[in-house]
Amino acid sequence: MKVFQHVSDIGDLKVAMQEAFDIKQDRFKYQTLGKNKTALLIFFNNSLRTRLSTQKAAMNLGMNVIVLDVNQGAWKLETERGVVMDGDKSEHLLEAIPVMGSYCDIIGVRSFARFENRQDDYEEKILNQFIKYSGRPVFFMESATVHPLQAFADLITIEEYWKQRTEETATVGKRPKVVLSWAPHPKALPQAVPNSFAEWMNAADVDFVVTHPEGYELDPQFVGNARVEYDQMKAFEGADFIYAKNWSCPGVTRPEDYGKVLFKDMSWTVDKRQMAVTNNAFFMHCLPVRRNMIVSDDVIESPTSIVIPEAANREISAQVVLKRMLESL
Ligand code: AN0
Ligand code: CP
Repeated sequence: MKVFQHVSDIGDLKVAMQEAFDIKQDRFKYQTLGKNKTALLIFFNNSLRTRLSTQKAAMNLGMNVIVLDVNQGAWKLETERGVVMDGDKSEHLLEAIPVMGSYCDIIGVRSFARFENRQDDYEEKILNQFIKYSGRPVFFMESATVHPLQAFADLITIEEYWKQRTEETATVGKRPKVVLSWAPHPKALPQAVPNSFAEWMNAADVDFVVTHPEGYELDPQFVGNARVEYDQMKAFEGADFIYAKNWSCPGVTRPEDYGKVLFKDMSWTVDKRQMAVTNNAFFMHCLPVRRNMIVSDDVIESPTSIVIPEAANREISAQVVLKRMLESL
């Protein structure tokens, strides 16, 4: 695997899931695969889970890891070609990328949406330059439009908990109803997490429903023909998994609204009221989460909240991806 961006990059999803469960059984099974190989993790934005879980995954595979926080100690990077660099940016991405590539075998990049221009974000201008100029396999650690390591870990988590639940209730073989719900947040957040979650759920064997206020429609390239329900309570009826997430306006119908916060309606905060109409649903969120904006204390602390095992599975999804990339070097 040379690029990890979309669900299609992982190939047969059933095979990938089996590989994930095998690795979870014995995460040190491939500890010689990465000997003398170096992963470089580049962060243009903050991170707790991605930073730690990806380092851990690389170490499980016997790799060396270098982490660079571009905004803390590196030169400020210009990203646009043709700019007269007389401002505060000392180096151009076009030199920095091949230089970084020369010190490693595999590159992971985190670079969030900038919300300056919808087209630039949705064309993945930054990540595509890494793919083009680094000469290395590149995996996305949340880009302007996708967060595939998260969605892969989410699917692993859903399969694990659904297997357990259907065995307990003697309903093995039933498809789970999975609901992606928008929830309020004070700041403008990217669409990367919901985009990837929708893309992966559409590829998985689940009954997938998305609920959000009108005007927050996700890009069709990710959400496809998934069922959209504007009434949150209706969407939650009979759900087996609730996946809460805020996103700012994707600007699909009105490009001028891209990245804006058009709604802060607190009635969308996931609380006991909505969870009561579900099928005793598991609660998920990628974290970091703002309590009592996205979800109430009661719901995130409830026995069906699986946000911690969900985050723990980030180590597993990252390890499958790194293993695949090591195998293709
Ligand atoms: C980011 C986002 O919503 O995309 C990262 C989530 C993994 N969240 C924040 O910036 C709070
Ligand atoms: N879920 C996630 O990617 O978390 P971080 O932003 O902490 O890496």
